[in-house]
Amino acid sequence: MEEKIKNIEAAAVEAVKNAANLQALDEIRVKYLGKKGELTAILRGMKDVSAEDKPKIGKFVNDARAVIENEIQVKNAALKESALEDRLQNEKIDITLPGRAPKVGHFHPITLTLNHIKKIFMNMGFSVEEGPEIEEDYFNFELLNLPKDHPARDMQDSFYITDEILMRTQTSPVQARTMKAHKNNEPIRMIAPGRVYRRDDYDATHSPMFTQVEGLVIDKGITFADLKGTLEVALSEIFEKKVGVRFRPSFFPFTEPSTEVDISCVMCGGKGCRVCKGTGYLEILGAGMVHPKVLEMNGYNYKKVSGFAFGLGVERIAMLKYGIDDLRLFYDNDVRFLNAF
Ligand code: 2NL
Repeated sequence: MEEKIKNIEAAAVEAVKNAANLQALDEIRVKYLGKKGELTAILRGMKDVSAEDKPKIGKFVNDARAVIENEIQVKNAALKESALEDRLQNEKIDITLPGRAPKVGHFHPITLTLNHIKKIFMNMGFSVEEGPEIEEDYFNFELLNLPKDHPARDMQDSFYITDEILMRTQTSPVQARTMKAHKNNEPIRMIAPGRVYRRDDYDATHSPMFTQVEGLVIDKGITFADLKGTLEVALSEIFEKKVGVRFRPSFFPFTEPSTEVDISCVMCGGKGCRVCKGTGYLEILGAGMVHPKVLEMNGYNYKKVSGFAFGLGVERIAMLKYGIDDLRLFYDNDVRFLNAF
């Protein structure tokens, strides 16, 4: 009997030694120590052992059990250790590799320029108003003193959707809507930025869609001097240098008098260069004193208040600011161009 127990113990110890992994080790534990295991079978057979031998055999079995349990525990720790070691080896990452930088987007140059212009006017107390790009003929033309037979209302010049609805050709309808929303000659100081649409060729200097900022100031006693002072300050901030301004007589149906505003050339400072075609000046925007008829049609009493208005093209300003000579670059979405900003 003792011989048999010793053999079981030796076989178990040998098997534990050779166990390749934790699963195999557990199978060995079940085989030798489990309920149906070999040592348990011997304890079960004790009823056939003489009373005198019982304690001796029992001790033998328990000693063997303790030896095997200890071996299993030691092996278990060793296997766990080497399993961890394997994982550490296999899952090793090379932290010296350069990281993969996420691709970070950025604003389009027109958006950058527009945001800059908005901020300048907001700092001067202007509100920023928006309105629909698909507009009624009434707001786009009628309220701005463009009569039914005006050439701008021709199908050749505008994108009509129905006889009465078109893509706005300017952001002035936003100003008209804002004026109509005010009562009692309430003062207004606003800009209306946004896209406008005109039937036009698509070449280096023309596009059927462009971005406009119009401005409108209405209050008691507003004069041409307010127009001049406001634009002189705003344009100097837009180009981030002191610019001279020059006013030339012009015509717009919605302003009287009307003017083209030139600034001293931002490239040569007025000496004359390729950009200003030797004139020393750059044509930059159109402006004027709000026509009395426009004030009246939009609910303002031109005998009590007056106003000035202006309109500028954002693309033109961005081209001058960044030295871009082809308008189409803004719309082509070539990332080589866009990444330059
Ligand atoms: C240009 C010229 C201009 C206006 C826009 C305006 C709006 C109202 C009343 C009077 Cl509600 N005027 N806007 C005035 C003068 C010129 O735009 O060349 N834009 C690109």
